[in-house]
Amino acid sequence: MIKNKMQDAFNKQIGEEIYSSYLYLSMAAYFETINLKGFSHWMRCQAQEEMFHAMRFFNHILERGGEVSLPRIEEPKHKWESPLNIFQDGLVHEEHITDCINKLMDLAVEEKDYAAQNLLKWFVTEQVEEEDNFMEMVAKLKMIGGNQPSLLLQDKEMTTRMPGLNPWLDTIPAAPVGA
Ligand code: OFO
Repeated sequence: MIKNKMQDAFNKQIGEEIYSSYLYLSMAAYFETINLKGFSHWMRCQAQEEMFHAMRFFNHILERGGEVSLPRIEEPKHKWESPLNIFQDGLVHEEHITDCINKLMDLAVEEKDYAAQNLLKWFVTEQVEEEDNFMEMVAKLKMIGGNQPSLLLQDKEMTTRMPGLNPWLDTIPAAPVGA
């Protein structure tokens, strides 16, 4: 059974993850309004992945006999100066999420909650990838600068991102092909 302190912290994190999804969905909409549909597709995939993150905490609380209590979600920003500015904001946001995960891990260690530590180990690894994705895009967009043909080429490249799992139904990440 999950203890109240851990349960409350995980409920708060569900809100952080849903806010992440909301923010990336807002970025997806903005990209579409400036005719960068590849970037929009990438952000839609990112928003979907964040719902999957939220559902991992949601399922964990329920599986351990706890109570899910969903927090209020803030309104995300809906306008940016440039694609670079969007990814810079995304990177700052992911750094904030890394901080949240680290604090949750501190609590799980303090509470000797080994099941929570197991769940959080997955997120510690995931955050390395999340920050890396945004850092890479910030670096690429700085290189592209005001070069429109390069930006359009990158837009095409962004369409190759594959959508993930159905966050509402799938609780376990799919095994890699051939595993
Ligand atoms: Fe982007 O990792 Fe969850 O929030």
